[in-house]
Amino acid sequence: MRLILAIIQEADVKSLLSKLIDKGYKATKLASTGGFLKAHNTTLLIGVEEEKVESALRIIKESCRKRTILDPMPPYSIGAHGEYIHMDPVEYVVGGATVFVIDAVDYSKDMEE
Ligand code: 2BA
Repeated sequence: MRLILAIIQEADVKSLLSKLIDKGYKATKLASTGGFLKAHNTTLLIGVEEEKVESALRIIKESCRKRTILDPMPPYSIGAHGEYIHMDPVEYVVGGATVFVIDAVDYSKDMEE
């Protein structure tokens, strides 16, 4: 069993989730925030059998687009004494998806005896 952890943009969530569910995958959606831009994103937890990992990764790749995001408040725009230092907005290319595939040592759907 593998756990796919996919950090994706909110704009891609609806389409990706419905494709995954249509294909029989199970997924959990968590609200998350990127450490760098501090923008909302979404983390999907997808528990899959090893032989279905490649197909899940393909669906993620097809569904998640790269986008250019303009950061209007670059991270270093506040000076050492709290003063505002003018910096031009910075563009970042975000996505398609940041994906980790982790070995799930154990998977129990029901912990009752
Ligand atoms: P953020 O950390 O908010 O990063 C958003 C985008 O900012 C990144 O897009 C990248 O283009 C840029 N960026 C991030 N850190 C940077 C840095 N130190 N210097 C310059 N530019 C930087 P993505 O790479 O597509 O990442 C999208 C989101 O995926 C990230 O949001 C974060 O939430 C997650 N992520 C990416 N790599 C990760 C990792 N190694 N571990 C955990 N989460 C990760």
